[in-house]
Amino acid sequence: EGVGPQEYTAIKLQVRRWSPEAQQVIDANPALAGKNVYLVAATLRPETMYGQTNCFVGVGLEYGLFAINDQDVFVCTLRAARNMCFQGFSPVKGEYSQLGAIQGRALVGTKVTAPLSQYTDGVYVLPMDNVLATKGTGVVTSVPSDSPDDHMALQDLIKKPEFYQVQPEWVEPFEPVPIIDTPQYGNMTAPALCKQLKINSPKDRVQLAEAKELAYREGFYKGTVLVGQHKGRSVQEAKALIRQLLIDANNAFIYNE
Ligand code: A2H
Repeated sequence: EGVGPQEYTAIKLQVRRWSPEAQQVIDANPALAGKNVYLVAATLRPETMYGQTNCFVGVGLEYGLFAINDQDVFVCTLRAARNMCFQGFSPVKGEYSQLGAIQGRALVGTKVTAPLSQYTDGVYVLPMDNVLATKGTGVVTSVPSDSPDDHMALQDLIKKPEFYQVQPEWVEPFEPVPIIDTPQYGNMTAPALCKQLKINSPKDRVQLAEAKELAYREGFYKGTVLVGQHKGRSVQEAKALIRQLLIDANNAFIYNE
């Protein structure tokens, strides 16, 4: 990690309804009036976007609101906005345009549209402890069927909603969706692996690293897509096709760092 360039797919999750705390920040800032605002999540697995159930932010992180053009505003870390402004995502190349800032904590409870997700009425922004400020955009879209980190973070939120200051109805109704079938772990790769490796908490970092590696390999080399217009294709084939479908719909773009 952190060595050499990394190519991500950046997914645009449009804000449908701010949390009350975020709404106050937005209302106080005239530069944001009438804009389309997106939380931008960096992923290595665009083919899993059918299984999005929520979006994660770090509650201790600060997020910027960056103008991309006259209409669109991205929510991400300053670090990501600096990178993006050299990749065509700012009004002036090489310069970012920051309109405001908002704390991760305030974003929790915001409802966003997750492209391709089966939850078409939107999904919620939730807290995750392991979101790094030094990677991607600081926003992680969550696919608990196929990501052990996402699955364990959600299990912890279900166990301790008060501790995390989340409403159970932001979490519980959004069950993992079967989207990829694998010979070894079936259609719920991440939950199956976490169970097999006896992972009990998002703090079991060593076992989670192993689960991630196994899930990634099994999914990529042996997985079959179960949903969408590339249903029946191998993940190896479908990955680039699904990414292109997201890009063509203007729901995603390539982001390098
Ligand atoms: B992946 P790499 Cl289904 N902090 O997307 C922590 N994790 C982050 C992050 C950050 N700032 N930014 C991105 N990520 C996550 C999907 C997925 C991902 C699946 C399975 C595995 C998986 C849905 N979440 O990642 O260190 C994002 O989660 C396993 C590594 O740059 C992103 O892809 O390799 C991945 O980590 C990027 O991690």
